Amino acid sequence: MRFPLRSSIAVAAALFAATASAKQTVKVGAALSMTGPAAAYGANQKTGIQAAVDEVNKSGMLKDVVLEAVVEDDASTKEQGLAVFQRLMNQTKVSAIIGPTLSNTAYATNPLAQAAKVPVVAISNTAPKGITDIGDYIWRVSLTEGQVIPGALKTLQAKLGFKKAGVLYGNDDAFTKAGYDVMKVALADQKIQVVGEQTFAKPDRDYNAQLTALLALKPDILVVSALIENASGIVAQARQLGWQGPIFGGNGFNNPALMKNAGPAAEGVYVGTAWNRSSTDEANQKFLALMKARGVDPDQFCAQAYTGVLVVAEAIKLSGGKGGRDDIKAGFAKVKDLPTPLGKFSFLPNRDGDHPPAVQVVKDGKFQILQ
Ligand code: 1QQ
Repeated sequence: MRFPLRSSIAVAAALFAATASAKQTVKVGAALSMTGPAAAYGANQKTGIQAAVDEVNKSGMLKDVVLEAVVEDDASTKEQGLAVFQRLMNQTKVSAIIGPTLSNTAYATNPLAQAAKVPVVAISNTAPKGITDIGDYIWRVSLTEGQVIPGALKTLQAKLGFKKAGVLYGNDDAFTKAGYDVMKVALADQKIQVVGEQTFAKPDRDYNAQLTALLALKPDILVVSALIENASGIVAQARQLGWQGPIFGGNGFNNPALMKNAGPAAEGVYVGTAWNRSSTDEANQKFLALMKARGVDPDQFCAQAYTGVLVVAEAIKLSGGKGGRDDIKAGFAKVKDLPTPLGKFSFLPNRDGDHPPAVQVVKDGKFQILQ
């Protein structure tokens, strides 16, 4: 059957127009702790990811590429993290994976992604070792405890003048243990005497024995490496035991659930942070305005997740608008001084993130940046 010439031309033109404006969807998986002990982080991460995907798509920066986030719950466990990574890589066929929330889970999941050549962007893993060292497909936006804690302790010591620390840490989690290792070295470097050390495990809810033992040794400061649920309980119980001095927490404390769960007991808790919420940088102001419009009060984890998506989008752009797995990996290597809510962002040669950290304190029920 023959088409009249005019309509053939019309069909061809329509086809051409459709191809020229054909949108390519690039799926980005996110393995986040929506349930389990790290759920308080996952909720804020999901908000940040969704907001950034909407923003990138609206901006037109990727021309014909449309980002689609596929969020799955890693349940704060290695087992579920592995199942989610398998599904995202093999069934959903994502171009990259953001997450998982915990370092503890990443130790299990990331070797799988490395073997399958699927790029991963860590947005909250802070254990210094064992994340990006897994291989060249593993990149990280989140500053490690090693990049944050020594400087934060130094700033605080100059301000508060403490000399003796009591240390408490979780010994059943990759992050809490790694955070403790960093704290120990940083305290020694600052010539702060460790008067005592105590441990707990994730399921524990009563820390009175450990705290009583530490307080009897008369420290000037309590230094704690814990995930948020334990952190809130430790802070509340330390205050109940009469401790009025400063408490310095690792990255696990960077969550508003601390104030929600511990209430006024959280006042005077200090944390090193990867996000300076007071930054007047344009990219941070834009992020804050965007979150306000969404009715969200963001935290560090939200800002890091938002940044993770910006970095993926920038990598696609730098790969000439190509969103395949290796295109994104190649693009990461070219990301340089990207304006983000965390500051100007670049990757270090070892694929860890590079941007300025800050220190915050809980004051009047809120995290406030120490000036
Ligand atoms: C890690 C962390 C946690 C506090 C993130 C949610 O830093 O597991 O590495």
